[in-house]
Amino acid sequence: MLDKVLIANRGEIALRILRACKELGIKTVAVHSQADRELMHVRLADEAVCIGPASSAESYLHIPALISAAEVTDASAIHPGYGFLSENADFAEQVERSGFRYIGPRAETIRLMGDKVSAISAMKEAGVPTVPGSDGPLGDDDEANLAAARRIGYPVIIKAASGGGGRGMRVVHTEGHLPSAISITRTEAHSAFGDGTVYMEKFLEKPRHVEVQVLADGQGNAIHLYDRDCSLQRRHQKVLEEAPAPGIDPAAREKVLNACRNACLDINYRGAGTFEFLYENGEFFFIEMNTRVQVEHPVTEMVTGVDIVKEQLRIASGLPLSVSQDDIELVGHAFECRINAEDARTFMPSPGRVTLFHPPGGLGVRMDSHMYTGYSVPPHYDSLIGKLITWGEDRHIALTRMRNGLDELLVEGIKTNIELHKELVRDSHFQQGGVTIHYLEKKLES
Ligand code: MV4
Repeated sequence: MLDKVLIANRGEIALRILRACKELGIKTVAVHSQADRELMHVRLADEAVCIGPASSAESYLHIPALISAAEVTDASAIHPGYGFLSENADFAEQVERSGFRYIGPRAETIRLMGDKVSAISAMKEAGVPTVPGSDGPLGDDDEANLAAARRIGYPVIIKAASGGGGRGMRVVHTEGHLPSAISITRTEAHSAFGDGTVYMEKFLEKPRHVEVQVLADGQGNAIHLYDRDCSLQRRHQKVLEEAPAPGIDPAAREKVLNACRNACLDINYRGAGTFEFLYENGEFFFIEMNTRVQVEHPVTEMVTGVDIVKEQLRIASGLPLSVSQDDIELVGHAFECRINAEDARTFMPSPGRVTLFHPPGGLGVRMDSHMYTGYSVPPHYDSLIGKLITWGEDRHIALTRMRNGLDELLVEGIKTNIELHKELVRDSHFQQGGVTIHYLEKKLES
């Protein structure tokens, strides 16, 4: 097993990683910015290193500072968490070149998936169902692009190969708008990502966002941990997730889960990963793969009993997966509400001192948060301050526990989105299950 892990992140996920390390008897190094001395995991870690000023660029994104911290503390591996450097292939490469284990896929896999064009073609090759599209980058020949769009059928969407998570996309409804949309998306992609590569897909108008969690040890073992529904989102920020995705066609689901597992074996994937799909009219369409642990991983843990972060640590240690596919049984249902420090109306971040924090409790209730009474939420980072996760024998019980948990949860001194969650868990369409990616934004408009 790894001897000492440096946690290259902050907030709730840093604490989550620290807990997994402690369970496995792995020593921990917390790294933090000058604004983050008071983080909960910094107190709990065996060692702590200040890596720079508050600005992320000079701390959590500063590769030399992180590698130096690993060197001075003699860490054996680095866990990137999510966000920050978690999908940066150059970081993974530099970590390993400096003699540390990177807790995640090989750099070449991160690079493959970071380029959406190569990710889609690799997954299509491996038998994962993809969106009808250009099957490769678009060239500069207008006639060829118009022919591709005609074959696919309007509306189409032009996406940046280096984009993802909703950045660098443009929907085109008619032929007349295609050439300009391609050139504008290309120009924007070039300035935003330094890569003007774009591709085309059929635009799905009312899909759900359903994703599949996988784990692979890079030694010939790969498993899927079923699916999650992350359709409730605003401006590409997920708000409330659940596992499993409700009301999915059983045959389509069985097929896509096996395809994801086989694809992991096909590309010799290592680590935790997520296949993102759009689900519409009973069909799955792959759009992207995430090569990191995700914010919403706890809902999968609750319905499978598999500790995803512990598996990541085992895999990085060179151990095989602790469970096989046959061991995995999906039991019950889970929800996660992302608790953000933000204004209820404007959704602007709302940092400040938490004068009271009281987490809910009870059977099937889990609160992943670094919060405590007296903690000051710094203004420099993401506004996620915690995740309330509930499990129940069925969807109804899990949702009832979420309603009760939200009522018990007290966060005073700062603005939060708790009231929004209280409304959502009482929304009749959400209660029914299976709303599309547009549902929340439409609801907020009215
Ligand atoms: C799409 C799509 C419809 N059709 N692709 C947005 C984020 C990025 N991961 C992909 N996205 C989309 N791709 C096709 N072919 C609609 C979206 C989309 C979306 C996807 C998932 C979750 C929320 C979304 C919100 C708006 C648009």
